[in-house]
Amino acid sequence: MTAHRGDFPADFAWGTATASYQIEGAPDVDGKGPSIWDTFTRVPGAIADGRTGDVADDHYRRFREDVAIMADLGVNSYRFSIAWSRIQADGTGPVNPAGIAFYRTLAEELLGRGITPYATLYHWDLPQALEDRGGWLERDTAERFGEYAGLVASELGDVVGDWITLNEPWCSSFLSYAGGIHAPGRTVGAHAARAAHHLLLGHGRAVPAIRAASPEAKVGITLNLYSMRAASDSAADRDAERRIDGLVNRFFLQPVLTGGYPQDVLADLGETEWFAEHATRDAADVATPIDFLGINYYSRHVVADPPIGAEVVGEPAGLTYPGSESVLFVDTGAPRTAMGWPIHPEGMVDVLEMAHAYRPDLPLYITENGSAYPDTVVDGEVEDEARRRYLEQHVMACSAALQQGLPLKGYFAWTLMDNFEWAWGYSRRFGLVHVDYSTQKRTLKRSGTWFRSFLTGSGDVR
Ligand code: IFM
Repeated sequence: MTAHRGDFPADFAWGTATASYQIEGAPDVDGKGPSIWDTFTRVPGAIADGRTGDVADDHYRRFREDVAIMADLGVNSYRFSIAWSRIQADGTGPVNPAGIAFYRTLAEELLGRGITPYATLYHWDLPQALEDRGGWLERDTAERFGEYAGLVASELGDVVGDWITLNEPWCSSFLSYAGGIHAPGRTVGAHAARAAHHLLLGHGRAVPAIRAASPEAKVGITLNLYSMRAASDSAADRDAERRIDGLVNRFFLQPVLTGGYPQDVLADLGETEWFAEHATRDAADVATPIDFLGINYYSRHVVADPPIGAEVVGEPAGLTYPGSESVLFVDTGAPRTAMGWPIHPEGMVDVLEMAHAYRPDLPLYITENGSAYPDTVVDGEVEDEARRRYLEQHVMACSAALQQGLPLKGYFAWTLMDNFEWAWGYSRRFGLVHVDYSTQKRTLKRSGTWFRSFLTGSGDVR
C-alpha cells in the first residue's frame, strides 16, 4: 500500500512543525529577554553535548530561506512557536515591537507562499523572570500567560488565524518540575501536578483572551499522547497502565475536554487536597471549549509493575512519574528510533480514538510526529530510509484514521530541519532537512524528497 495525497480531503493541513528555542538562535537581540532554556543550557551536565540554542539553526536571520524550503516541499501549513520573552522580555508589561515584527514578517512570508501559519504561544521557553518568581508552580504565571496571549493575538490576529496555546504541558510540568530533565530542571515530585494545573489554567485564560482580540481565531492546545498497553493481564500490570495512562494522557485530556481532574490520578499523586482547595474552582475555565485539539504522537508505552526479582527488561519510570516511579516501560523488541522510542504507527489511531471519545465533535490535528536517526551527508545526499518509512507509515495511519471516520484535519511532520533537541542538544536529528551546524547549510534528506513527492503528487512516492 502506498500513501496518496489525493486520498485525503482537499483542505487537509499538511505541514511541518518547529519551536522557537530549537531553531531561532539570537537569544538576546532586538530586546529579547532570557528564557529558562537560556539559563538551563548553562547548567553543567544538563545538556548531553553541553551546547545551547544560542545559534541553533540561525532561523531568526534565515527564516526566508526556511520558508522557501517549505514552499518547495509543497506544504500548505506551518506550525511554529512564539518566544514569549521576545514579546515581553520579563513576561510582563507592554509588547516589544521588534519581537512582534519578527513574527509578523514570518507570517507574511508564509502567507505570501500560500502557507497557513499555526502559531503556538508556549513551547517551553518561559521568561526567566517569571521562573524567578516561582514559574509554573505559581498561579500568577497563568494570569501572565493569559495576558501575553491576548497581546499577541491583538498584534498578529490579522496574519495568524490558528492558535495553539500550549505545547505538551506534560513536558513543561512533569518532565520539567518532577523529572528535572527539562528547564527549569526542578525535582519537586508530585507538586509538579500543580505546575500542570497552572499551565492548563493559563490555557483557560488564553483561549478567551485570544478570541476577544481576534474573534475569527481558531484556538486549540497541543497534548503529547501515548498509546498505552499493559505488558500482561496481571492486576499489577493493568494498574501500571492505569497509572501511566492517567499521568500522561487522562490528566490533560479530561480537564481540557470535559472538565476536572481524574480523581484516581490525584490520589496516586497524593494531591487530592491541594487540587480540591486550589483547582476545582478553575474547572470550567480550563475546560473552555476549544476549536481543535492538537496531538503530538511519537510512540507507544508498554508498561508493567512486576514483582521484585521478576525478570522484565525495561526502563523504570523514575522521578518523572511521581507516585509511580517503579513502573517499568517494557522493551518488547519493537524497532526503535535513535531516541529509543518504539515505533508503532497504529498507535497514532489509538490516540486519535482516545481524544475522540472525550469530545466526538472536536476536530483533531496531528501537530507533531517524527523520528530521530543518526544521519550523515554523503556526496551531498542524506539517505534516511528509516525516517522515510516512519513518515510514510504514519501518513498511512492518518489515512486509516480518516477511513474510520475520525475527524482528523491535518498532519505536521516533526520537524522541518534538524535542531536543538532539548536535553539531547544537537546529538539527535529529527529534520526532513539536514543542517550542517558549522555552515548552516540545509540539505533536503530522502525523507524530505519523499514528502515533497507525496505532497506535490510528482514521481514515485515509495
Ligand atoms: O523536539 C521535540 C518537540 O519540541 C516537542 N515534541 C517532541 C519533539 C521530539 O522530542
